[in-house]
Amino acid sequence: MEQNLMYIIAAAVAIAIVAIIIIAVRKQRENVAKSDALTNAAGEELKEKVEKPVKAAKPESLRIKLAKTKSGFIGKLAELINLRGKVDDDLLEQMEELMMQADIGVQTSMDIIEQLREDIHTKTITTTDDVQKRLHDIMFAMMVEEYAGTDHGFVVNEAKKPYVVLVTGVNGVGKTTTIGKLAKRLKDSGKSVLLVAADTFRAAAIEQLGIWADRAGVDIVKHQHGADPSAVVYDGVMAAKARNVDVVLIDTAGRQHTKVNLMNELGKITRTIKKVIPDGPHETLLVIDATTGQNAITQAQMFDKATTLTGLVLTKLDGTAKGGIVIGIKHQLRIPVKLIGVGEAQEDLRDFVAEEFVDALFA
Ligand SMILES: Nc1nc2c(ncn2[C@@H]2O[C@H](COP(=O)(O)OP(=O)(O)O)[C@@H](O)[C@H]2O)c(=O)[nH]1
Ligand SMILES: [Mg+2]
Repeated sequence: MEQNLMYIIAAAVAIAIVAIIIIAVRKQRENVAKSDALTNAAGEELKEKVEKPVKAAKPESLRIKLAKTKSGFIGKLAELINLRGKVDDDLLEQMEELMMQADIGVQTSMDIIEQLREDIHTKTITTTDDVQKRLHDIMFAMMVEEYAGTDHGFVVNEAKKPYVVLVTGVNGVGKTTTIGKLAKRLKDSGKSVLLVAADTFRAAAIEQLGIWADRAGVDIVKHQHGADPSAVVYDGVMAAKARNVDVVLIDTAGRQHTKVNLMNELGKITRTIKKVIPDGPHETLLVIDATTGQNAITQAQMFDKATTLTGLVLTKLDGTAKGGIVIGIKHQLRIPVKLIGVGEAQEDLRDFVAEEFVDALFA
């Protein structure tokens, strides 16, 4: 009896040892496979994921989304500074050129270089390492300067109900897409949302918003193609009030900032909102395409004149090396960047948080 028990225990121990060996061998093979994958260039993203598994998912993927700007602009600057190896006027000139290419803007690039030049002359910075660090600090300061403390993305003021958000911009910048993504995000956070299809210019625009409404599972108010945008807006905000909706997102037609009558129409839409909700719209967002370059600054200035903007949405940051434009916008305009678009999918709309953005570019 006792002997049988001994055999059973011995067999169990043997099985356990074999199992441990098998698991260890598999793990070893997996590691070899992983390191193989990491050696090729395409494995760079994977490498980041594997090496930093515990870091919060959001900033990490923002870094991947901004990879083009990171390698095409910040990376080139770092390369230039390292290659040059010494701190002199030539280095500053070449840095300025790179910044212009990244669409930071003439004025902003000059301001950055001036600050560096002063620090070099006063010997505050002497090595190329110092230049790198100082560059990061200057850019960071420019991004947070005006709105420190409040500049943390898009927030619905719950005291205002319905909270009315008017979305404007030129053609094709991503207005409708942004509204679709935002609708989903708000719905997921437990808010009731109503979309208003005030881009009556093209039938396809109304349809496109309808598809986003279905995806997000929210209601939409629409009229026929060609209807007066203000009439749709009126019906939309009236319906939102009657239905006790939390947030109204109003899609508008793309308008060139140079066309006076279209810009005036924005004023009419705003006045229509005020007839129903006197302190509305609570947000007037301008959507701009990051790949546009410096024209984005002019757009923002013109729209701000026609209707007071409360925030900017910068889209398509995923497809461009021109993400430096955020620095220029923050430095030259007194309008907060609230949201950024980093892709076409529903989850590709992020709050703009300066610290996170700079970290994603430099870290
Ligand atoms: N890559 C990328 N594409 C975007 C982004 N936002 C919008 N788009 C695309 O830009 C195109 C125009 O968007 P749309 O919302 O119709 O622009 P609208 O004319 O301003 O309403 C569509 O193909 C979108 O999928 C973004 O953040 N990243
Ligand atoms: Mg649209």
